[in-house]
Amino acid sequence: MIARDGPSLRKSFPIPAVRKIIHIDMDAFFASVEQLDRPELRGLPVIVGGEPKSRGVVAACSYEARAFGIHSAMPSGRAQQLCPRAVFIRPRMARYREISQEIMALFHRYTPLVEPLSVDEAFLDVTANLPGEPSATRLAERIRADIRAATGLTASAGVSYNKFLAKIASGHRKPDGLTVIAPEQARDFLAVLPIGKFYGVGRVTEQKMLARGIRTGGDLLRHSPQELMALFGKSGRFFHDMARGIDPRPVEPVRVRKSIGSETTLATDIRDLAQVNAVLREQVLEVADLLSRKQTGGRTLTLKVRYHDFTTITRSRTTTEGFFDAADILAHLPRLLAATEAGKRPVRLLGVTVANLYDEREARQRRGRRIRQLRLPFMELAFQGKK
Ligand code: DCP
Ligand code: MG
Repeated sequence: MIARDGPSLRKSFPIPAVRKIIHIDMDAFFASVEQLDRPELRGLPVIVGGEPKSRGVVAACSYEARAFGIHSAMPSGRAQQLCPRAVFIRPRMARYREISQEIMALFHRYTPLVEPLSVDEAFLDVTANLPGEPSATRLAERIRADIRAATGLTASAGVSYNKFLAKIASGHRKPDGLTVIAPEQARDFLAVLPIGKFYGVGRVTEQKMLARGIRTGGDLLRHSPQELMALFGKSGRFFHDMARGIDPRPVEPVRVRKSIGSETTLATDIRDLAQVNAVLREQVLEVADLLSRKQTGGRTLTLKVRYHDFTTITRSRTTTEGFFDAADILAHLPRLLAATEAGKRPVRLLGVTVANLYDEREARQRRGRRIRQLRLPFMELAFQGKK
């Protein structure tokens, strides 16, 4: 179970036999903050997001608004139709960020192994924890109480032995709920879990699964890893394991990953530009692979060159469209390389890095947008040609 392939897993991370993971997720976060700061809004259907008239969308909505079928990402106009008396509020990101920092700091009183996933949620590995509390369930209750005392807001928590199950659990009794999935309960829990709720199953994969009669985790169990890999590539193996409650991903505390890169010290110094290009191409593919695994992208591409005498230079380019795949990187790398003396001076190290990474939500939105844009390849090429 631990010997999984793939460089995305930290290689030498010792995974204890049984881990205790808590996933915390604030309830109706932006909307709850508005209700906290403006008590007259409590108990009302509150929608934080864009104006109904301006083609805006719902960022967050209070549970009172959800009773009308309103949910995040729904066009605000539609939300207004569903609930004409809903109160629309423009987001106040600075305020949400402030509270976010407060709760993240609070988590660190329990364990240094805190992995924030977004402004309002985080994984905590509490296998060993600072208060020395043996029960992860009691700890989760304490954390929820602390959040409430510190901020006046409610959070839901999920407790289990891996990240995927902990996250599923936290959503199980929202709002203000706590769910524990013990190892012996995992199979039953997953067997009836709708396939769309599985980690890594987005809209497209969900449709593909449904088309093959895979509706739940139980259905997933009936497919071999080979079948699933034939259908879903590398993710197939992951889905196969997930259905069995296997998810060895560690809680990664230093989630402030600022960049994704590949760097190689060459066996011998090289001067030949074709060889330099060959090394760079490998690195680009590796970086693109990592970006795709992490489902992210970044704004800045950096090429690093160390010459034989150890002088090191970097050449960077920042674009508004960002770097998500090999094509993005290859479109700009030659120009960066041309600004170095590679090919003239012997080179001992090469590195390609994408930095200034988008946060999870923005990366998701941008990647989604790009998939739609692929339908217009000619237009894209035309734009690129003009730059
Ligand atoms: N958010 C956003 N756009 C989205 C989804 C979410 O701007 N499409 C913002 C607003 C949310 C916050 O992120 O308040 C946290 O997202 P969650 O998915 O955790 O949703 P909520 O906290 O609002 O509700 P829940 O109680 O379901 O967690
Ligand atoms: Mg939330």
